[in-house]
Amino acid sequence: MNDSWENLIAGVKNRDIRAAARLITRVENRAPGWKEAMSRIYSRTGSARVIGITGSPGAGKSTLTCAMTKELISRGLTVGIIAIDPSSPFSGGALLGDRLRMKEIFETPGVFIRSMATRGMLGGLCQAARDVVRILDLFGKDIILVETVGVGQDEIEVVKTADLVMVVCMPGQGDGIQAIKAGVMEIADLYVVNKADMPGVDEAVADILAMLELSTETGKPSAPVLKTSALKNQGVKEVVTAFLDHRTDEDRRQAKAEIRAREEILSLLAQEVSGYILKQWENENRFCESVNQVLKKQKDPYAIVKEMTQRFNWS
Ligand SMILES: Nc1nc2c(ncn2[C@@H]2O[C@H](COP(=O)(O)OP(=O)(O)OP(=O)(O)O)[C@@H](O)[C@H]2O)c(=O)[nH]1
Ligand SMILES: [Mg+2]
Repeated sequence: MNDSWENLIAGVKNRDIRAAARLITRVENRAPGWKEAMSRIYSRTGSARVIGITGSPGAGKSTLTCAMTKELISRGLTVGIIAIDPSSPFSGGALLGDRLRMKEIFETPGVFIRSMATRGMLGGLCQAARDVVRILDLFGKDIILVETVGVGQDEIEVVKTADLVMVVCMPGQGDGIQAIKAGVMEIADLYVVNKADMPGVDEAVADILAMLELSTETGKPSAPVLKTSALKNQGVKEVVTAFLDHRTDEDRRQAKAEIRAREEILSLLAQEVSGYILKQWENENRFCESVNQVLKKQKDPYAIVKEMTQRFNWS
């Protein structure tokens, strides 16, 4: 197969899994030409529904993702899964566990799974996640599930790029629910208390409802709270129905779309500008030197950046 960008894109449109995997890898690695390739793809994307799945570690996000995938497939929909792993894809038990759990799903026709490492992602995880979503969208996936591990800042940024955000909690987690509050509350469209087969599920639902009661902005519809046991496949149908039926009101949708477009332009611009300047400095071998100067306290980072940008008359 000729691996030109053009052929890979044509392959993805023809639902060739190998072409999709290769295109994703190339774009993730920021191979020369990636921006032009994404630019060509862009106008053909936007039809997939993207669901961000976040929540406390171990709450059952991956198990639920698998259960929801089966349900979606049974409804005749095709599914792409992007698992955002916080560490290297080759280490860490979490992903290994997920892999085993997802093995069954891996082998289901109509499902495409991709994991992405957060560490060392060239040019930012958020942008890379947006790009992978678009490639799966071009591939013709109806639903794209993006699972993040934990609720760190990076993960929140990633799920914010989704059309709908699901927050997964579990019983017996009073403090965990507190921790979720901070960044996630304002982006959650749907709460799921998983492990409903364990004690304390109603208390957890009540905790979330109380928290929502306190913080719901006037005018914003309150997010529904559902119960599941992903392990026993209970309540999963209801969750799938809830997110398929979910309609964001037009004002909120518009506002969200505007924020997303703004953020994407700014992030691409920031990468472009810093990449350009950095490249020049590296060509002149000055970047290592600058780092050393900071380490030796000969210069400070503010002064270095000033030097780096002064040829552009910015400061
Ligand atoms: N009892 C019970 N256990 C569950 C349920 N769903 C998941 N688990 C178990 O909880 C553990 C964690 O499940 P995962 O699906 O890996 O959770 P996760 O949220 O994806 O975990 P991280 O990605 O590591 O944050 C596993 O041992 C699952 O078998 C459930 O509905 N009930
Ligand atoms: Mg997981």
